Amino acid sequence: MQSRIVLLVDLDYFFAQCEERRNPSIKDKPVVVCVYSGRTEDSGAVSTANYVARKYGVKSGIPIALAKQKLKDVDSVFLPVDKEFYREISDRIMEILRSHADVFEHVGIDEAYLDVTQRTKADYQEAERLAQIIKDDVLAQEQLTCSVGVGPNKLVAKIAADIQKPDGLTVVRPHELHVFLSPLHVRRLVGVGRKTEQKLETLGVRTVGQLAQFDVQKLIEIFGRKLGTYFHNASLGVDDEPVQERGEPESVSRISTLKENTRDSAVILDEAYRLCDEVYSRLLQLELVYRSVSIYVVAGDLSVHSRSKTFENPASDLETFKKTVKELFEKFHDESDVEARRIGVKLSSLAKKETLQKQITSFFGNSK
Ligand code: DCP
Ligand code: CA
Ligand code: CA
Repeated sequence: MQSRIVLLVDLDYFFAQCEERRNPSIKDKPVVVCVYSGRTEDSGAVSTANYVARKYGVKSGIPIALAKQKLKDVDSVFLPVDKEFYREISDRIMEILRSHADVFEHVGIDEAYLDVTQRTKADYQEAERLAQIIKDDVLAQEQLTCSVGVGPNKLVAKIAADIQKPDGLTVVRPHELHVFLSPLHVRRLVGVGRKTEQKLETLGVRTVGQLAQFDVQKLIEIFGRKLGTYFHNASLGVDDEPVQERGEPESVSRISTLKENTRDSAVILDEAYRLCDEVYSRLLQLELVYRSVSIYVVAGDLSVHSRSKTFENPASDLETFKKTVKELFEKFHDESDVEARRIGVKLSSLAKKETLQKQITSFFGNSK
């Protein structure tokens, strides 16, 4: 395979960083974002925590009660997850990242792979510069830090991004692969879980370097051909998986901050229509149709309000979108007396355009 350059961008302590952005006064305290199960006050698990909280041993997955215990003498902030809010920030950041990629692969709410081979002419210095531009863009536009790994493939880019966090930028050039990978623990390799780690441990393999030295035939005997070969290749930093665009997103949205807090419908609608144009152009690029329209209002006191409407049949035009947005804002205006600080619009229940055509064709019968 021709030499490639792949970036992995992962947002730092994502949910907690979104909360810090919403309320900067909590930044220096431990911030713990929780999924409350609702049984008792503290039952549930930690979704994530900022790096201040991590110093006290608080991390994703531990019980909330345990996190409270670890932070019992510290002035700290516990908050419930607000996925909708994080999703909107994520959507906008993904658009920034997409604009810097030849091929873009969205892997999760806070990370994506970017193949940048063409635009950097496969030059690592160019790629490092681009990675810094991406970090600067995300920070300037969305006030969030991320960590970026740059390498010859997805496997290496991912490990590189993980190794230096938060706000990291790690470049691994092909000739540095061996030096970079050898000392790492095998757990750093995607696909090596606790069980595999234990198995490898009994074989005397703890580091990626030791795994690279281990006889590949023996690995195949122990783990089967597919996994054995994968572990061997991974230990050498070899990975041919292409960066690939994933299926359609669940929603397309835009949100923006108004110049000043207002209840003026004309001002709000003017900005809302501008957001509609942006969302709609993205919808066209994706060749999708929509069935739901939502609006968001973040009030002066930062409370979040939304209204939505779902149609029975998918729509694909801008007029319906704008008309519905207008209706929803008018409805909100009548029902609530808050001043808007930020507003947003969203299209969801998305489907491929062909689906709509196919449905119509099958409904009316194929006239051929
Ligand atoms: N998440 C979760 N439960 C987990 C792991 C993650 O709810 N067990 C959520 C919260 C995270 C988000 O997914 O903010 C992204 O997960 P990451 O693994 O990337 O972790 P963070 O972004 O929180 O931290 P890091 O700075 O280590 O990337
Ligand atoms: Ca992350
Ligand atoms: Ca992640």
